[in-house]
Amino acid sequence: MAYKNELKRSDVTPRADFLNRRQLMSGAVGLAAGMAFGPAMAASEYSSDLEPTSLEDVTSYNNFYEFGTGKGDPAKNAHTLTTSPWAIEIGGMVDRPGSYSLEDIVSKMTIEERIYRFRCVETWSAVVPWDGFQLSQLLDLVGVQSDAKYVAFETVYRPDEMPGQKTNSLDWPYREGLRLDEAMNPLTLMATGMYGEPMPKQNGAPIRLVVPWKYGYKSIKSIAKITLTDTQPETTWNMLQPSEYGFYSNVNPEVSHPRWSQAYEKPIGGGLFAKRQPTLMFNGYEDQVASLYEGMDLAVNH
Ligand SMILES: Nc1nc2c(c(=O)[nH]1)N[C@H]1C(S)=C(S)[C@@H](COP(=O)(O)O)O[C@H]1N2
Ligand SMILES: [Mo]
Repeated sequence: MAYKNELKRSDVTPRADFLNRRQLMSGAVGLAAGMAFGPAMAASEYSSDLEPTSLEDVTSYNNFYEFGTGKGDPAKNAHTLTTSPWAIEIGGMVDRPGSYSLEDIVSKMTIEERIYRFRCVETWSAVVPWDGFQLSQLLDLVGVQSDAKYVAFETVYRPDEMPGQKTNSLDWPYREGLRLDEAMNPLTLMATGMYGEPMPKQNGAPIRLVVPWKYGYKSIKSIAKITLTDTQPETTWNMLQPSEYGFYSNVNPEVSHPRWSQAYEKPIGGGLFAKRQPTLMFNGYEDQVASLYEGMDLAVNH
């Protein structure tokens, strides 16, 4: 599958600056966690040059409905999830379907760290240094067949470890999907860590999706199943409320959520008086992804 790399120089961090900041950062994180410096992590050309939100804020205010619907619930409750061993069932229109152990997958992938803007549909935003590998690498490993058009994802279904799954707050397991060209875009990351540490459970351990130009709910956590299909997959929030949550869910300041504007966002961790900031088209990744949607009405295909 061919795709254009349209990243501009201004969108990426010069390698030396990035490594400097990375060292400063791992020092800060290491101190906070009472640990020494973490392992060196390869910088990525896809990283944006933004100051990361604090680890504390990114791990204590978020959504993971399997552990409750409150923003503080995941940090409180996610410890009950067993994340090792872990396997992902990969099937549908692929040449090599099967159950792939996470260890085996990770050993074959190029792991990089990437600082990405992240924005929830509820208008809070963060900047997170993720580490992981391109989803395209995994899809190449299993061999996508020529008639596949979409990738469907499912979170693990374990009501005994995920108390939210015993409620009907959502239709379980959590499901998400991407068009194949979105899945193959080099920005689309399978993340196994944050801030140079393994992924915290409340953020989707041991492996989650990160699609930086889409609203946060597309970035499905604790993935146990990936299926290649030729029809658009059902997705959790779209099934619940199609008028509010479309399949595409591209960050778009000009398309309002029916109950609130999407033109501004508030960085988490800024305190009560944090300034709202204007939301950018495709969350700031317009140069890299706008071409995927050429000719589409983005208000209709929201
Ligand atoms: N399985 C699962 N994945 C999920 C969710 C969820 O409830 N369950 N919430 C989504 C939403 S709404 C957001 S905003 C992001 C939050 O990711 P974060 O914890 O890294 O901020 O996770 C997404 N992935
Ligand atoms: Mo969200």
